[in-house]
Amino acid sequence: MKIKDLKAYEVLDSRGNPTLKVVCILENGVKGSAFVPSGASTGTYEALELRDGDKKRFHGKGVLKAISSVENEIAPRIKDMSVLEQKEIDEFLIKLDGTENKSRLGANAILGVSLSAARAASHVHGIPLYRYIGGLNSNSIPVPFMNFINGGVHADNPLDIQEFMIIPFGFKKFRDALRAGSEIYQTLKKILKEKGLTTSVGDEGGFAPQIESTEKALSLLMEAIEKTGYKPGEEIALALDVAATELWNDEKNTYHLEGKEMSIEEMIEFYKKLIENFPIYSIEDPLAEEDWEGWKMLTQELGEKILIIGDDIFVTNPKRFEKGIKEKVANSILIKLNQIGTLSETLETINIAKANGYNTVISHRSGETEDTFIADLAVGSNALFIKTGAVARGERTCKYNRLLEIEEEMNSPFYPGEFFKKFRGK
Ligand code: 2PG
Ligand code: MG
Repeated sequence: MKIKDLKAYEVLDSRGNPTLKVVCILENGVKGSAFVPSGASTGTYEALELRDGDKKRFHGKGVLKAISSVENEIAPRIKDMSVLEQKEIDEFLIKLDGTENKSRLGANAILGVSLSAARAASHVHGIPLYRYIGGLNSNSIPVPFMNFINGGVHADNPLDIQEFMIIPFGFKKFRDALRAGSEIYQTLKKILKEKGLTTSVGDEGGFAPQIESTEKALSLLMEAIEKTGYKPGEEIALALDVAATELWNDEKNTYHLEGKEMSIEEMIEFYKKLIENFPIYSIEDPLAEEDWEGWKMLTQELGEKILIIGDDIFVTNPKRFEKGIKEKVANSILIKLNQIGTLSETLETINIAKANGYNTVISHRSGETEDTFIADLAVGSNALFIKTGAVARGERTCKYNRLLEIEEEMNSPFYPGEFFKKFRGK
């Protein structure tokens, strides 16, 4: 069970940029590996993703420094630690790095080690990763947020809002929800074609039509849901990730949306109208990471009605999240492993959420890999929700397919779609 060595490789992510694969090798020959994802609309307070900056390689995005952190700094010192002590391993990594945001060794290096160790440990026990993380208490499959129309920095189209999602909640089993998602996705493709709009996709596999208006994008989703034969608001909800930090002008305290300068109040009115007109059940990052006052106002206005999810504002960081809880900001938190950099800290943030009545949404990044860790994390941490892109492109579907596999493996796991009934007065 002792760690013998670590290997790291410079591999490619779904955008074709370099990232790390780390392999944790134990004395008994067992190995565990993990890939590190990478964001595009990153929050300022995320742990630091270490890039080489050498313009001659990968346009400066190489990760040889992070690889050196793993192989030359971490490996010789982690040797002989028990792989079963995840918390000790993660605390050791945090201490060895010695900075607040993991900038010395790189959060990408640290996360790769943390996750590959967890995988190796699950192999030592001979149990699936979700069981290792959650034990006997994990018996549900999360409801997916499926990103069907991409905008913002994830697509080359004029849509300001980053993600237009559907939530297939009115089903008893994950596999039926996934089937609904797939059918609606294909209908949407047909509709776009018929309207002469492009069916090429953005970074997360959702379509990236050349349209400008939020309402138009939501109407397209509604049309696709109805044409496929599902009931919007009864079986399928809509959701947004605005990624509003990207729209924020911090000098003027305004947002740039659909060609207009909008005040915080105008943004809130904009969302209220959208919620009236569409069965929207969830909005992530409706306002910017520094706009705490705006967040408080918005949570007061909408926090009883729909999920308000904090991503850039919390960055999976226990300290920022605790501030948010105190200030009554949002009612849900997006959980991204690489925002904080270790599995233990991620689990700590999830536990803080649970203790304070916040919902957790386990999330991918826009730059992903074939690693399915987040599927197991979502099941293992009993998360109600997972956000992992469209139901297309291998780096997205591998997570859905992993959840299908887990659903099969478990004895009738619970699909918590019913949860939505408590929202919007249902
Ligand atoms: C987000 C994520 C994932 P990125 O904003 O929630 O969808 O995007 O990885 O680019 O930060
Ligand atoms: Mg987000």
